[in-house]
Amino acid sequence: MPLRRQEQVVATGSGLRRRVGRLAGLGALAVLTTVVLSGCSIDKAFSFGWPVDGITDRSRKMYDLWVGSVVAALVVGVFVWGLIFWCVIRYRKRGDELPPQTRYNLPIELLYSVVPFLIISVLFYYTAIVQTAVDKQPANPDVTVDVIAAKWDWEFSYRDSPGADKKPVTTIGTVDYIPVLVVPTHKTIRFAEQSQDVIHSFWVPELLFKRDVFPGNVKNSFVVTIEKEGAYVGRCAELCGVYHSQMNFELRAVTFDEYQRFIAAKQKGMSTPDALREAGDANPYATTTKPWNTDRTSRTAS
Ligand SMILES: [Cu+2]
Repeated sequence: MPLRRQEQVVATGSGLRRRVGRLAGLGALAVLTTVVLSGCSIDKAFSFGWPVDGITDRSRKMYDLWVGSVVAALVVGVFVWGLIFWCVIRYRKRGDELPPQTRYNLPIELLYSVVPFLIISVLFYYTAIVQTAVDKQPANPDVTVDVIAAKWDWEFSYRDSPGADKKPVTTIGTVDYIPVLVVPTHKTIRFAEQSQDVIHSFWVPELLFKRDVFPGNVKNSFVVTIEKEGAYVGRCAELCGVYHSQMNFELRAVTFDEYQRFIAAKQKGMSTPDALREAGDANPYATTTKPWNTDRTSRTAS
């Protein structure tokens, strides 16, 4: 039996509602899936792209600045998008009559000139605070390591730990040996940089920090306290020549006890792998990267 007109309208209306409901459900599911699957954990999903695996006392400060800035940008964004959509709907074209034209609205012009400056000032204020904290160097750090860069390897010299020859003990990389830079956790470490040729850049991704290594009189340095033991790859982050991409090292963060045993072994004249073994480390060689293949007769990658 055919439906009457009123019944047809009701039937079409509920069908439309169901379809809109289903679409809204799918939309919400898509947003949720994107948020949850874009990171491997909830922690990562809400870090807005910032690496959450920083290992120093300064990582958390930088993370907070990033998340705070993104949230502030989102609040401004949602407000502006709201205004745009409101204008589009509220003032949509209703006929051919020209709407009233408004010019020279001084209060509004002042508002949209002053508010961005306020936003920039707040961002600048927090950025300056975090930058100062990240750059802060105590007068007497617990350990000072001289980082000497040269095409295309690294040398690490423990300034306060003289060996038998009264010179600081060192670890130096070679073509077939990745230098392992051993440092203690929970101690302030100062890296004093110096280059023997061109500009390099000392970079351990997990420090969330890199600083250029200059030749000549510019002696850059920075201080960190590493809070997590482990082996972390280190790289040169400034294009310095043909084998720049092979200029790697390994940062090995160990307990202070192990660090002391390592330094004592080095002071006895041992090589870095032997000293690491003596200190009780099962992996005396780099585990995060490997020496580069110097064989130029083969085209296959090592
Ligand atoms: Cu370099």
